[in-house]
Amino acid sequence: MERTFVAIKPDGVQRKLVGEIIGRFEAKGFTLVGLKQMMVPKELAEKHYEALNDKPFFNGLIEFITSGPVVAMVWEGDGVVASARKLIGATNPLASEPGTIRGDFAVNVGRNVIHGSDALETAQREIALWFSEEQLSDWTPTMMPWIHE
Ligand code: DAT
Ligand code: MG
Repeated sequence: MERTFVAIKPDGVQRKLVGEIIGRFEAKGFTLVGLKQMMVPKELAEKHYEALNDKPFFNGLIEFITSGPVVAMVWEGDGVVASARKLIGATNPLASEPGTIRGDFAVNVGRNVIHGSDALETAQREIALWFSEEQLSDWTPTMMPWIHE
């Protein structure tokens, strides 16, 4: 079953949006297989965003993501990588559709509340970076037949 990495950034945690955001993924029908709140070590932040390390906003991004607790999650389900990106909305919240998380709760690209892996390969890399195997639960919710035929 497909898995993706999602993280509620320090702004989302400070603004008490954790329950609201987890609720959206649960209500959609995806399964939570990993969850932890943590202060992000600088080295992890830099590895996570290494593809962006030549961007002018990189240092600010690392400073922001290490500035307070982050809620890191792994979600599972058919097509969850692309679907999570849709639930999250466009990178710049001013362009995110209403009904998406960024569209509903954010204004500024540097305070866009949440991260989601952008492709299957990225998801695998990010899950391995943030979680050890024993921190992930292999389980099947009993309601599965009501979500997947
Ligand atoms: P996404 O988070 O939608 O995958 P991304 O991978 O291109 O977007 O960028 C990672 C994060 O970097 C993004 O969520 C917010 C920040 N960022 C991206 N573009 C930015 C910009 N032009 N100015 C400031 N921050 C930016
Ligand atoms: Mg990205």
